[in-house]
Amino acid sequence: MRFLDPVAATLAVAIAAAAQDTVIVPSGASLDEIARLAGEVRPSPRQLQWQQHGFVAFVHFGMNTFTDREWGDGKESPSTFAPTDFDAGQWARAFADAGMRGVVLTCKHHDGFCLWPSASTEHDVANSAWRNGDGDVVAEVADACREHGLSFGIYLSPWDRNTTVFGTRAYHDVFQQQLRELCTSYGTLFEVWFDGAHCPADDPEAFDWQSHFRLIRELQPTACIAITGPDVRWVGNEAGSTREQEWSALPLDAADTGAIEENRAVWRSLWRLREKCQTPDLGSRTALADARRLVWWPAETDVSIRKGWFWRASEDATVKQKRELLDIWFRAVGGNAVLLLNVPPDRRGRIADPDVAALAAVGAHLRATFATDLTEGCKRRESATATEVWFGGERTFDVVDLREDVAANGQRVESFRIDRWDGERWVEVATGGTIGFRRILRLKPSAAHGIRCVVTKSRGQPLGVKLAAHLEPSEPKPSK
Ligand code: FUL
Repeated sequence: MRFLDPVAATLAVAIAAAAQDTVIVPSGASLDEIARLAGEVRPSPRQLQWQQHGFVAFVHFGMNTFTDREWGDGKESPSTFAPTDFDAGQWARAFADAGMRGVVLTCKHHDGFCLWPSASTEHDVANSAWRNGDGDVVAEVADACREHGLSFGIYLSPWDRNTTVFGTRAYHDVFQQQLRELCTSYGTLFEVWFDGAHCPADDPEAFDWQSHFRLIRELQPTACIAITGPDVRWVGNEAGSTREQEWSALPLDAADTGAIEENRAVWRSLWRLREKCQTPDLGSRTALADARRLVWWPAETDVSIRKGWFWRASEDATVKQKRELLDIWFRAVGGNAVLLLNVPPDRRGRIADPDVAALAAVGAHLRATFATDLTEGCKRRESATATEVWFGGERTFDVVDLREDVAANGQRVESFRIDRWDGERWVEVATGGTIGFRRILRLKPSAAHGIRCVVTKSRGQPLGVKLAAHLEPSEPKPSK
């Protein structure tokens, strides 16, 4: 298992024995009781490890890069795939520079073209002229990630427009073979991403999702299975946005026991919840009312740095700039989600200059903001419902970074208030709802002698909120 740092490793090992990523609701439980139980649900070690990545690169690269299309029809010739100056190390440097901690690569998009030499199909890099047919994009990206301290994950489209067997049982076997190849040849994967577009229906006779999950558990036990899978949910939009209240403990409508990859009734009930991923309220008390079982199913939000998911020269001017990217970052990473920011390489097989510049600007701003925690070394008073920090003088902050210890206690806070001590009294500066793994507030700069977070409503006993405060560097110059 590859962890980001020793603290993360210790934490994950410590909770491995105690993980409680699901709770059955006793029949007749009151709404208060259900809410309290929801506050007991905690991430599995693999979910916690995934969540700690925070900011991750999504990379759409493949046949569409060379055809100016978003969805290829699978009829393209493999020889169309022809990067002229492929350099995965350049991608990894740009991503690390932005502060990203992992990469999810479209190893196969909907057109079915495989970026690795696959025994399952002729529609792959081995039949292109790139590197004389000896190339393997997946291997080069996985290696570059390792070299630059990034975790590596895969996107494998369940929809395949190239193969003639899509929609039959034979496709199940093709897909499983592709999965097996990806899960055995490229080292540890931290995430396996199953896109929802035109994905095969849940039908064990035709396409047995659960057997794919079991294969991943067997070959990559620490990988999170995302979107169409048990570990990570799609937030419900492709704008990098999060709900104002983003809950990670969510209700299933069946009380069956057992693992999602083993028990079909449980998987069916997660599938039904998946179909509701775009509804505005997934986890409030109202949403919990009919819960029969509660599961930890945290949000991931995806967005492209450009207009499309794939690179096009004509879309260079659409590259999102620092200010917009920072807004997205704060809302997503600071909204109890993992942010997947898509950065598509160009026809050379490199990240284009405008994207590199925007990423560098974001990374520099985040480093400058978070390098100094204004609360470090300050006097603190912590109770279950309030965390107070005394600066010992006046300090100016405009970012408040809050965390619940979800690994130990689950997500409990339903609302909170931030106050500053103005020298004479506490003055409210902000209020908010859920916190979870991480909630970051961006505020107007305020000078204070102290700051506190008061939990005003929670699911059961709140167990202390970690609080840090920062000051963003003064207004960034526009990055080009
Ligand atoms: C969608 C796909 O259809 C797009 O092409 C892209 O891969 C996006 C991330 O997910 O469902």
